[in-house]
Formats: sequence, C-alpha cells, structure tokens
Amino acid sequence: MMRYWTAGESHGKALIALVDGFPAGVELDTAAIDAELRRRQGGYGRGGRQRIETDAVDVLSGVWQNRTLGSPIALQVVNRDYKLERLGDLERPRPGHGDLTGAIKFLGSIRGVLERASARETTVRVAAGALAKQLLREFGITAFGYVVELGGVAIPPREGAHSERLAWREASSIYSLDAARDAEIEKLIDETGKAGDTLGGIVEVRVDGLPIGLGTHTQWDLKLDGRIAQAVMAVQAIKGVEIGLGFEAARRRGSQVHDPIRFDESQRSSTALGYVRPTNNAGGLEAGITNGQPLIVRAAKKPISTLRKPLDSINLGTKLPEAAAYERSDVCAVSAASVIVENVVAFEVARALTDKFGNDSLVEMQARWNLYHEMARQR
Ligand code: EPS
Repeated sequence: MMRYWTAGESHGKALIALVDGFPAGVELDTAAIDAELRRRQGGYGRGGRQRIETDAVDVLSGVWQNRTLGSPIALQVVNRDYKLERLGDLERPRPGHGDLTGAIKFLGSIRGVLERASARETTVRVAAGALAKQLLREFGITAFGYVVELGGVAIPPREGAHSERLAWREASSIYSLDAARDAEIEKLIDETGKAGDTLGGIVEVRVDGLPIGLGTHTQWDLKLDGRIAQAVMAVQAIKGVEIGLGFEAARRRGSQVHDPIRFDESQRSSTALGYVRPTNNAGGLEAGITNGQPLIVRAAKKPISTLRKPLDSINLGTKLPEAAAYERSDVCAVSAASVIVENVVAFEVARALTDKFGNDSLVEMQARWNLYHEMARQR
C-alpha cells in the first residue's frame, strides 16, 4: 500500500516525509517538488517566517540514477529557523490552536504541542504530494488547486483549458483564477492585518484525466471520497470538505443533483470510455469510485488562530484571565492551503491508482492500465 508519514517540529532541525510503497521506475523531478514548496510559501498575506525559509527538498533514500526503486523514499526539508532548543514555553493558550487540548492531553508544555500542530508540517505533505504527482503525470492525470473564496468574498473559478487555468492562477497574488479581483482581496487582507485579525477561505481542487474505477464501494475505509475527506480534513485549520455539489446537494431534488448518463461512441478512446455526463454534480465520484469525470474537492479553512490582537484566554499556571499569547503569524494562508489541499488530494489519487494497478513498478502499472481499459471498452 502506498502511504506516508511525516515527522518534525516547526522550529526543529528539519521536517521529514517517509513515503512507502511508491512504485519503481518513476523519474524523479526534484525541481518540480521545489516549485510546489515555493508555491506553498507564497500567496498574499503570509507572515515573516516565509522570508526566512527557502524550502527545498533533499531526497534521502529510495532513488537510484534519478529513478525510484520501489523502496521507501525519505524526503527532508531543513528548517533555517531552527531554534527549538532556545525557545521557552507559553502560558496563555491560543483559542483555536492545539495549545490547551494538547498540553492537558500530554500533561506537558504548550510548546511541545504547538511545534507539531503548526501548519509548518504541511511543507512535507506538499513534498509527498508533489512526488505522487510525478506518478500521476505518467498516466496523464493532473491535480490543480485554487482559491474560490477569501474572507467571505467569492471568486468564482473561470472555465478554461488546463493551460489557461494554470496561467490565470499564476497571475493571481492569492492563487485564484481571476487576478482582476486581487487588488480588492489584498486590500481586505491589509485591513484585517492592521486590525490584528486573520482571514480564512475556501479552496477547490480539480483532478483531470482520471479513469473510471479508482476507489471501491466494497468497504467503508476504501471509498475514495472517504479517503480524500480524511486527507483534506487532516490539513491544519480545515473545518469542512465538499465533493462536487457538496452541501448544496442536500437542498436540491434528486433530478437536479444526479448527472444523466449518455454514451458518445466518438469518445470511446477517452479515459471516461465514451460515458459522457452533461453535468458533474457528483464531482467525479459515485459510490466511492471515480466515474471518469473531473474530481472536484472543496475545503473550508478557518482563519489562523494566532491573533496579533489576542482573544481572551487564561494563564495555565494561575487560571486567571489573561489575553492569549501572540507569536509571529500570518494574516491569511488560504493561498497556501490551495497548494496543500491540491497535493494531499494528489497523494490519495495516486494511492488509489496503485491500489487498482499495483505498486511494484511503473511499467507493470502501465501494462495493467492498458489491459484494463481494453477490457472495460468491451463491457
Ligand atoms: C508556517 C510557519 C509558521 C507559521 C504558520 C505556518 O512559522 P512561525 O511559527 O515560525 O512564524 O507562519 O504556522 C501556523 C499557521 C500555526 O498555526 O502554527 C508555514 O511554514 O506554513
């Protein structure tokens, strides 16, 4: 099974991702991983830490002559701002962070919790996802994330070819698909920052080129929608996940929700095998199985919990009321969340791909992919 774990503290020596079960024979492109890491560091409204760090991946294992070996791949990103041993504890837990719950649960310090709870950890989740994308690329599958709402302001995604959408996102300082809205959003972020407050938002990920048949209906923990929801919900500060219409589906009648099925002989050679759908309200998943339509996932990110104008809290020692602690933070990291969610979704899709086509070697996966599509066209 393809899976990964991460290790590392926000101000520790380094962050590590250990990717296990990644197939052999995939050409490694570390520059592409670094480009994702750089994107994660960007977006208007980020804090001072990103001026200190220049995140870059070091591949410590699992690769020979620039190709994966099928053995565990250890990815490392070193923290320039390594200072953990010099940092003291906090006494005033920040509402919304793990400070209070973690310190009580582990009968220990706030520092020991916040260092691991910090979204800095997402650096190596992005590295693992960017690696997974290199497997997806071999099958023509792309994952693409963008911001669709920030601070309550909707920025509807524009429809276009993949290359157009890439260019639109590239042009936007907040990674939306409509740079014409940037100035308005930047102003909102500036004003919020001046007020000592923070902003959340909604990001969307679109995966194109999927075959019919990734994931399965047969067991709850293997359903691809469930796996994606877990991976996305487990990103720091994410409070909601939707697939396709999501919550809106609950408000409509069945006839206005489900995507009619048609067959178009001329599209038989596509990954959707000619089964075309005039709408994609299901967001590419039916019964936990991909249906050949683009996968559409949305995630709601709450505003960062470290506030320069802190909320009421208590002193853990005295239990008396005091303002929550403030440590350097970002006003808005919704753009970064679009990169993180894109990459964690990419990993789950790659995992489902290996569940279906095997995870020993790329060549075997490709042969099985071709055989499956040949057989499915006969169905
Ligand atoms: C982050 C690094 C952190 C924060 C942020 C995310 O850097 P520092 O704590 O050194 O300023 O900017 O962390 C949080 C949002 C959090 O809640 O801890 C990063 O690299 O993404």
